[in-house]
Amino acid sequence: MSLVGVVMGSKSDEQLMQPALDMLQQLGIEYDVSVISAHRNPEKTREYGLKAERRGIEVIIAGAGKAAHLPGVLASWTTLPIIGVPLGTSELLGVDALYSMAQMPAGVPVACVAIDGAKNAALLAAAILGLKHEEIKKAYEKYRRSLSEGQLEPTSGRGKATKKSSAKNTS
Ligand code: C2R
Repeated sequence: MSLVGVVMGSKSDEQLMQPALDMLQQLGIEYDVSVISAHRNPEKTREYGLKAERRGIEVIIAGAGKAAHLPGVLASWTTLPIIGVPLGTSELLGVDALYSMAQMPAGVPVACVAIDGAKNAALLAAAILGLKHEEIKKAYEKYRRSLSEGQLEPTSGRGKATKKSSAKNTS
């Protein structure tokens, strides 16, 4: 059963959201992926938000670019934690999406990672899920230890974690 629902505003967002899927898989967290646009399909967005908790989802990761209302609209239909990933798909390189997510008015919060920060969204989801699921906590702690022990270098945005190639620890 999926614990994380990954939603993106368009099929064209797939590549930028892939690091979240890779990281969830690496941590052994079950997830499912949906393409839903709050602008283009408000009914489907409402249905997703209303049904997410009942089908076992505990955290939602919502990635979108441009005027990114998707995470906020989902948050209006559920009290599950929502992690927004602003995507740099626009002429404004994602600053528009970042502001859309980070500047939610009081009452209906959306957590927000960096522009194209899909990988961190998965890690934040793991931290939240780890409060309840011991095996996820252990997997997340192991990942964090691997960073501090210098086995992996954190990469931001689109890249994948790479094996450390020099003795100098830049993290
Ligand atoms: P298209 O490539 O489909 O035109 O989408 C998507 O996340 C994508 O980055 C262009 C960009 O529009 C975004 N989009 C939103 C929403 N729906 C689509 N921000 C929404 O409902 O918030």
